[in-house]
Amino acid sequence: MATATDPRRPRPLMRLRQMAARRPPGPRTVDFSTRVRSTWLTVRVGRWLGVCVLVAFLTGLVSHWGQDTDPLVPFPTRPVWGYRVTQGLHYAAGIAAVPLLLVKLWSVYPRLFVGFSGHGGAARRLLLTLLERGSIAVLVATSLVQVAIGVMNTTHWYPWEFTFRLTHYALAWVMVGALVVHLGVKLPEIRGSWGRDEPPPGRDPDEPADQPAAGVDAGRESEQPDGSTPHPSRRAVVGAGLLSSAAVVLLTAGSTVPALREVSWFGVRSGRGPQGVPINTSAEAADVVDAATDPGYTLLLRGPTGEVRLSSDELQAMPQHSAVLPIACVEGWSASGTWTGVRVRELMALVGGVGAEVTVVSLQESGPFTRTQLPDHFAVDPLSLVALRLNGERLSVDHGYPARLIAPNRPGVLQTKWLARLEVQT
Ligand SMILES: Nc1nc2c(c(=O)[nH]1)N[C@H]1C(S)=C(S)[C@@H](COP(=O)(O)O)O[C@H]1N2
Ligand SMILES: [Mo]
Repeated sequence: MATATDPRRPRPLMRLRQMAARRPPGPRTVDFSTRVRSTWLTVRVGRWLGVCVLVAFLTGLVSHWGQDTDPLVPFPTRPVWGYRVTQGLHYAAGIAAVPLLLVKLWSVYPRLFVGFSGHGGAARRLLLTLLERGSIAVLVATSLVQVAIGVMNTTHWYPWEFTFRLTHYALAWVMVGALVVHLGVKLPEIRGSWGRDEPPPGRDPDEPADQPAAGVDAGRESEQPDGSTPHPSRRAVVGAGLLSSAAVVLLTAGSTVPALREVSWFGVRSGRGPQGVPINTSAEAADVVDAATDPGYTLLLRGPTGEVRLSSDELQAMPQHSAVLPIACVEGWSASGTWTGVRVRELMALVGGVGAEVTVVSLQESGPFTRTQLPDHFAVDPLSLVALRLNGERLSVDHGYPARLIAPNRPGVLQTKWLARLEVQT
């Protein structure tokens, strides 16, 4: 089927075959002429890759929504594990995309050296060429950068100057825009091979008529006693790609799925840490050990009716509530714990601050997470706690001793440790 976007035309392919024929005989000669590469393979792998990109994109939007300080629609407080699940999916989808992206790039890269054909006048062909090649260039570049900086972010490796979150967010839109253009340009080919079974070798209607007849391929084929081609089947290549994706997900997802911890050798967090919960930033790294362990510590509450200071003992003397809530980090790890402490709502009631947004300030003096906003509907939630205990023990200093914030369905970065004060802006 010849379509407006059919990039296969006889002349450049003949050039490729001549190139292949000039190489010495041996397995390498099949590189550019292999019939494993085909629209069928590219569409199959592309479909799975598309699923990964869509999941990563949508869950990424959720994450930005959760971290937006002034969203159009308030971020929900339920389900309490919502952010944990969407971030886990985001991380798994991004990791799963890596092998699929490589297989897909492998399946199409010879086409980059093939001229572009199409129907219509020169201007139309030029426009289609620019759209096709341009969207692919942007899509490939953004996908590689997104996956690379995403993985680097999970390992706390930031060899760059830009803000990770905003860059990752902006590139996601560029990537999805390029994907939409790419799908639009490729629609005829995608439609042509969407639901089809793998075509038998040599009988793929997508294959150019001149390809299988003679030359290197035909010569190699005749060497096979059963007449089959010496390369793996396309189905096997798709299968290998999917298997690799599954493998890399299993090797890393234990950071967020406890059942996989033993097999996730490359997970960024083992799930172990003081009191059964991993640590991102230790008290020492945050330079708060002295302030956090000062016996004269008090938590300052500030609201419309004034200020109140509560010592550790006074906080522990107030009604204590427990909640099982996860810490779900944007870096792809999460862990659940039983947190015990005082409700934010009951604390803010002491200063007339119930029903308002609360600013949460850490004893930590510098760093990106030293001050966060707790929206009004989170601040009144009975599960939003100033936690004093984790899994039955007094918080360890690395978990935010003497007091930390823990709220339901809240991104980990906003679960502020080593609380200095809670205040309502008046
Ligand atoms: N003051 C302060 N609070 C903080 C952080 C921090 O660096 N400083 N890190 C945040 C991040 S990124 C996460 S995921 C959670 C959980 O980190 P932890 O496991 O190190 O406690 O704490 C959050 N609270
Ligand atoms: Mo985090």
